[in-house]
Amino acid sequence: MKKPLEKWVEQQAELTKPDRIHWCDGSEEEARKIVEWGINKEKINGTPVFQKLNQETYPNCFYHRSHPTDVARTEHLTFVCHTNKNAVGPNNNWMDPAEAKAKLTKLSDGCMKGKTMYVLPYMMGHPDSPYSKACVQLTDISYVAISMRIMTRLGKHVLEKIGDTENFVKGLHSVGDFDTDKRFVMHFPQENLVWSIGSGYGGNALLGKKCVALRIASALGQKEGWLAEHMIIIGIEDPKGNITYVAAAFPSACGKTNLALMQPTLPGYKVWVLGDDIAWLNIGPDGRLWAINPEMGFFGVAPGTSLKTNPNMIKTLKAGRFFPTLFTNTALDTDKQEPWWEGMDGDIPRNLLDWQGNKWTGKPGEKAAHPNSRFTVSITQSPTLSKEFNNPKGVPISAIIFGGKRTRTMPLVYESFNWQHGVFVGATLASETTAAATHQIGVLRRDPMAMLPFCGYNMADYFKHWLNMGNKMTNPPKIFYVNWFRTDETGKFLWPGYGNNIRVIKWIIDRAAGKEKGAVKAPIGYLPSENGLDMAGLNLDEKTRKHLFDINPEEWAHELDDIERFLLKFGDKVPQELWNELQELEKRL
Ligand code: GTP
Ligand code: SPV
Ligand code: MN
Repeated sequence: MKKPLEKWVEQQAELTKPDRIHWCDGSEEEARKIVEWGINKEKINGTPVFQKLNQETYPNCFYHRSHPTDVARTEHLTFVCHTNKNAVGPNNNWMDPAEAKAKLTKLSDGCMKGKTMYVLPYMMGHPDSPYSKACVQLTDISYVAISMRIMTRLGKHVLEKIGDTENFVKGLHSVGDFDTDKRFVMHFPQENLVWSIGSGYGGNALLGKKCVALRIASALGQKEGWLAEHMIIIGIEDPKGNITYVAAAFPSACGKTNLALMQPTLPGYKVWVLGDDIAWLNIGPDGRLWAINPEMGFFGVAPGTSLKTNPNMIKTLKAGRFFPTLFTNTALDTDKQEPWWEGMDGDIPRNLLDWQGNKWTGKPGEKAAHPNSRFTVSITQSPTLSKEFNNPKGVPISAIIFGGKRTRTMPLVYESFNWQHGVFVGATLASETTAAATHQIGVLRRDPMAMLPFCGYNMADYFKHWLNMGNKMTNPPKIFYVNWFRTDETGKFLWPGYGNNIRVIKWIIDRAAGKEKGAVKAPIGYLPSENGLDMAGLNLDEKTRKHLFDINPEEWAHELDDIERFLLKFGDKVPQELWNELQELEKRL
């Protein structure tokens, strides 16, 4: 008798018709071989899938250029397919599962002809964790196979775990011919299945990430009583050596990776990283919220990363211990064979190829690196990796932080009054859109809990689930809101950000520990008092300090209108608690 996994792989191979099937064992030797194939055999748009970078300055690093139409997540081509349309909600594109499968079957017929099918058995979460999930992805490109090896715990140990059960999340992926008219990322939460065709990029193609660990997992979490979130996990060590764990959700390209790897500017503080993108949150036997990071690597935004802004990430990228590290759609310095991007330290190299491989002329407004160019690197190379990273139980969370890109309206930081108010703060989060997905950039949109593109079911039910989680905890985390991105009249950021964000984090962990001093009650929540935030040595003038915390009545009136409009989209499914919170806020303002 064939095992369910073998049978499934065989059926997918019958449909996609690869020349050969390679079952990945996850070894380094195998990774070297697959990178070699990517250099010598596989091509995208005429360019080899991988190019070797300067192995002295960038040990074990390789360069990748994606198809030029395939540079970000495509939310308009992403679907959740469920027999009940209402279960999916207005936050997702919906298709009937039978119709979706008919469409995908047609597109997938023979799509791997002439290619290798890589079978990738991987765990999301530590294999010994009660919270982890076994998964298998099939793909037809070395870039995705290698990326999944960096981003997840991939290897033959997962096959033993699955054994002859059907207990694994399935992912079928093919780059097809990169035709945007034939590109779909489809989710079938009723079958724990993801089916993606036509894209090789990030969240569209590395299925463990947004498709499984958020969309499929969030739907599982609703059923099983836990949360899958777009959150970092960090441990903040104070000068006495106490460590407080917090989770923070910001929308795509709004500062998670930078906060996760932060080099604090306040003496005596250290920030330890456990995750930079995804957290799975479970209620522990002690009634607290416990977090694990299901991933193993960073798929981080390259532009803006430098020794000044994020020295720990630069060290991570150059550590060269784990094989390999990838750079995707950055520019390429052809004199040094090094990646380059806007915001990097030092002078602009003289001979640069832009992210499409053309000679870069430096015309004003033209970027050499794609704004959503990224690196893929193992978290194990981070100099600030938490010693709890592999703890199967995870870490207990004392504070949850929401935030986004708001050039106006929102203050640097505030604290919610209680769990229900905090859920309202998260549910009404808004942010200016970024290059992480293909859409107009810089438009304000509501992005509840930074999960709008990733919640695999009706978001109104998701709000209810958040409220229920609070009722089940005896000791829930406190909920905060931060905004590093407020600007002055000239468009300059008011707050220095990056390593100085520790000043805000310090206030947050002090408040989470029950410190009463340093906060004042305001209509929107608790704000830091006059000297509540440590601003020593920042030289911010009085006007800037005021502006950072200004609650402008006109802007807030507009905010309330916008929140109401947004919630109305979910009809009568919206929990009454959120309407009550909106009403109370209106009264207080
Ligand atoms: P995803 O990987 O897409 O989920 O994004 P992310 O939230 O991890 O975003 P990331 O940390 O990579 O930040 C994206 C952009 O925000 C980069 O261009 C950063 O330079 C910028 N950024 C991060 N932190 C700060 C900050 O404190 N202040 C300012 N002004 N910019 C910041
Ligand atoms: C995001 O867009 O939030 C990312 C990158 O973290 S991707 O993996 O492409 O989703
Ligand atoms: Mn993300």
